[in-house]
Amino acid sequence: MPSSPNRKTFDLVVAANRLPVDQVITESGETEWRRSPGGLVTAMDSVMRDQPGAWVGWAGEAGEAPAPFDQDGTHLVPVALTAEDVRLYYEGFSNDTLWPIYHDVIVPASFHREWWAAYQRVNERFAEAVADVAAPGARIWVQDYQLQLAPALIRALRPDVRIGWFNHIPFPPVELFAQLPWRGQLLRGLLGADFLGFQRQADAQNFVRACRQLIHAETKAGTVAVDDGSGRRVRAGAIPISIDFNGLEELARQPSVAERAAEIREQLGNPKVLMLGVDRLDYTKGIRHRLKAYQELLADGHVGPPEATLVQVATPSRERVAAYQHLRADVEQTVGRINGDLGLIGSPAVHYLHHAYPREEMAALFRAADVMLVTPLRDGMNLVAKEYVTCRFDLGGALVLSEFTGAWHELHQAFSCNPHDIEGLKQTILRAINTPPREKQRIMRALRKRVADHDVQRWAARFLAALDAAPDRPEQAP
Ligand code: ADQ
Repeated sequence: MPSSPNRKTFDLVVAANRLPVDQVITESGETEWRRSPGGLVTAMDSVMRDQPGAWVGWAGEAGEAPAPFDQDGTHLVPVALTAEDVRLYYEGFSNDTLWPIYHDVIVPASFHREWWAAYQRVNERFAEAVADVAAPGARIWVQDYQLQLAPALIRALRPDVRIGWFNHIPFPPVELFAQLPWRGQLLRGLLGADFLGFQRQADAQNFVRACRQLIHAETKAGTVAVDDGSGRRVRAGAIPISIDFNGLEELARQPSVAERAAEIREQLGNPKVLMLGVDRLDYTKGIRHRLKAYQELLADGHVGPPEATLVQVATPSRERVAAYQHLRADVEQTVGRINGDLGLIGSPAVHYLHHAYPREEMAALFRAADVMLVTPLRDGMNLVAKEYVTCRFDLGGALVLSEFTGAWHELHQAFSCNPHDIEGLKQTILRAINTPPREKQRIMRALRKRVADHDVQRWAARFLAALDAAPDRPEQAP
């Protein structure tokens, strides 16, 4: 395999679809790289701070890749994606084949052989870039569903390294996974790893069952035997992701955030009940179900402007994929109809915002909201639920949380809902509004304790300990 003459080698290499930086044009017209605000970047900070690490990923623009560079102590290795790769590997196979299959086929999945070919080719490119910068015996941490072939491809190039993979989204039941024409190749790609991390125990079990039923692998107590004559076993386990509790709480405690939260309420006309939804505009997030329940509560006269209002923040997402275009049109039409039918002059029933906001503004919204509506039909984790409780150090507010999120398995004391059951969802929202403050404080205290004790730093440490110990379990969870 070709390698650059001056290549550096690293004991920890992260591979993710995106690099942890975005290219921005400064006021003086220069281009510079800025750290992207995502949770994964924060999580990795805590592990990469103490050891030199590399991060392999796409820089976000189609075409030639920039040369590798160092930023904040991490060596960044951009992987090139052509415009066609972006269309076929990313928008196509990742987001229009895998994403629907892994989220209960809420919308139908599309299968195209040329998308699959691009997925293979891009995974190979990532594997080569990883193999090129990994030190002998390095730890490799591959992220997410876009890179499921990379573990086996990396192992073929570098049998000396330890390979972990973490799935940020659910792993589907075998009945759904079986629809994939390339199911065997995907399972064998993952079995190149030493340790496979999932959000929930059920996801890990779905993977193990798929190996047993679809490729007839021998499985035992969360491990899968690899049939390549090596005697190797791969462990699958649940390591739920989290957020930087201390960092976010500190931000939420800033006086400027408190002022902004008060200002938001003021600008909304000081409603008695402010409900909030914050999601990527994705059909998995249950935005339509939430709006339907809210619309019926308004129509029934249980809640209504100006005393109650809903702010729905929907971050633009995957706007070139047809299912996302339909969803956006549908949500925006519904919001228009609710406001047309049930809003008042100066007091719309729904405030709909199709923007991304800075972290400070998000923290202020969380502090301002009396009821947080997290109603996905299926979600690997849902970090918004954890962010909301983290910002409520005042023990105010109430979290309505879908049973179909990974987060619910940790935060089940929340006001639980099944978003498909519109009547039940309406009742749950009313309970979240009407439960006495002392009881809500007790619930919020319990939710916050869980997130404080299981923050993202602990997630990263647990993952690496499981990787080091695989195929055995680590002796003690850190
Ligand atoms: P996502 O589907 O993107 O992540 P989620 O976990 O909710 O979902 O994370 C979204 C993040 O974006 C949160 O940190 C949130 O604060 C932020 N965000 C949302 N809207 C925003 C806006 N308008 N402006 C600014 N920030 C906004 C995938 C999986 C999830 C899993 C995560 C992490 O689908 O199930 O929880 O990865 O593993």
